[in-house]
Amino acid sequence: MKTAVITGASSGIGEGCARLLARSGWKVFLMARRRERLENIAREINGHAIILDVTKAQEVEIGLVTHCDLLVNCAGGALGLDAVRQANADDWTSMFNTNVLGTLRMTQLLLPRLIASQGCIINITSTAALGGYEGGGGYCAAKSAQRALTQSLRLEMKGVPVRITEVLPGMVHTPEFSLNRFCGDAERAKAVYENVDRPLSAEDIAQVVATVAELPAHVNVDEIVVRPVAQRAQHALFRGSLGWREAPPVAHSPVNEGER
Ligand code: 8X3
Repeated sequence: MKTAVITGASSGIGEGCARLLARSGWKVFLMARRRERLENIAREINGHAIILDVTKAQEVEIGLVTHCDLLVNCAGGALGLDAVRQANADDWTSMFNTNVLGTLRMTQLLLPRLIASQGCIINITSTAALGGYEGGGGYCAAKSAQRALTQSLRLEMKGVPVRITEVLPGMVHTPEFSLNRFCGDAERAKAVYENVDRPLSAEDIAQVVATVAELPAHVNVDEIVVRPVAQRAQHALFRGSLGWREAPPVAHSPVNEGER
């Protein structure tokens, strides 16, 4: 049985990855700060909850992870959509801490185990890492930094059989991403996905993660940009029906079932 560590596993893409990998037969360690949510999910999927803050994680907290084949760095997110001239520096600090320094810390902690297992690191960045957009200054900067970290690490691991992949999701509709971004303003969060015919779900990204992770050990997918068909580029979002003939995918888990 292969072992995966997923950060940010208490919601969204992290939760989706934990659920899907567990269903696919992986032993899953779920990591996040919110004890109750994390323990409930871990119980449901027969996984192992480790309550920690990725920005301050210590070796002693991950002692139970004696072996690791896959690290998925999912913890992160966006805060605010303010123009640079009005941006809140505390929000930027927080975004850098979770998205960038959290990825750095968890990677540093688990790299020796991943080298020992000839494993795989998958960093979940964002299409926001590919260029700035209005109001995205802090988030785009943080995701660009996380992307740069991933690229540097891949090069530094030259000659070492560890796979390093960056997954760059576009519009993914998770219950919390936009809600957090807009400080709990549900109307504003809802408007982001208004009339978008099938934005991605957490499970869609989880499928990409599982597919990459389950490729043969010598196959490194460097990076993969994943958008819904309705979003041809960051600013090319189509709102309206796409006239799908195919029924929407069946939701396997609560991650696709709206607000929790
Ligand atoms: C989320 C994509 O467009 O909100 O990572 O920046 S976007």
